[in-house]
Amino acid sequence: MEQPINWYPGHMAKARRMLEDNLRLIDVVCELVDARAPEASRNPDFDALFQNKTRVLLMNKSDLADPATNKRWIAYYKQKGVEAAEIVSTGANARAQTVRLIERASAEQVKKLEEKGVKKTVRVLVAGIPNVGKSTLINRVAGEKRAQTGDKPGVTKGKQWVKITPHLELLDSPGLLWPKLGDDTLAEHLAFLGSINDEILDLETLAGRLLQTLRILAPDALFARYKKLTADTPDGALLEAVARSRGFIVKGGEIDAERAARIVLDEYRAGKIAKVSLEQPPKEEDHAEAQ
Ligand SMILES: Nc1nc2c(ncn2[C@@H]2O[C@H](COP(=O)(O)OP(=O)(O)O)[C@@H](O)[C@H]2O)c(=O)[nH]1
Ligand SMILES: [Mg+2]
Repeated sequence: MEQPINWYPGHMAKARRMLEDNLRLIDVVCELVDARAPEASRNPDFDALFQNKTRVLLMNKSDLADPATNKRWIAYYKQKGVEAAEIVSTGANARAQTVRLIERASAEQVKKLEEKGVKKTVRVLVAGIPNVGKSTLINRVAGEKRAQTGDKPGVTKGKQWVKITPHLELLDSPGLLWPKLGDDTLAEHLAFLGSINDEILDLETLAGRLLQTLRILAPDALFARYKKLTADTPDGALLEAVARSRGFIVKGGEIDAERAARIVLDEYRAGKIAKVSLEQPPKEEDHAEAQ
């Protein structure tokens, strides 16, 4: 896939500075990744940036990924010493589950201070690349309390701590990081997920590549969704098959490839084609089962 050259937006640099400025105030970092592509959506700077923080890796949008693959990823991360869990930010349990994970992750830290007579307030940052569900999760966890807390000194102007429990506070703005674009396959996964702006990539090429990928990963679901697309459709004619399946034909009998491309990307991103995980944990770790 051709690499977008200058997509990196200025607000990312600003967000990065915000993050570095506030870092010393933060005890726990909730790293959000997209469960369908946890590696591509994991920022390479996390490890260095958050090396002294308690971290929880939240595999969000797990409702759109393959459930068995989610479990294998969690087992894989556990083996590497990373506390990971699958969540659904848009779901009913998001708040309770996230609070439980944070409390568990910070329990030791809190206990140590308690022994010294200090009642620790744990401060939490939700961080991740664009589109992984940070704002959705913050809104769920902070709820209606968001608007009620005031600014506190030492925090970048406009940023607020929201009290979640008596001893848990959440920063109401996400730590925004840019994705890693060094590897073509990972960059393509991010483009499939919509984390890289569509305008900077050729939509029809992207949708064609997604169809090729889905035909390998979830052929039956793909054929069921787009009836004129089959195992025999040449790679170069996949988008056309989608257009014909949906009757996207314009004047003169030409197919509307752009409309077909948008439909494919929209439907995949919304989980309407299948629960497809684009990435699998490395094979060596396969024997480890999630508990
Ligand atoms: N299906 C599903 N959609 C989600 C989930 N979390 C977020 N979304 C959707 O993903 C899109 C991006 O979410 P947003 O919170 O704006 O991402 P942010 O850029 O990281 O702040 C929105 O349309 C959300 O509704 C989830 O767990 N499952
Ligand atoms: Mg957001």
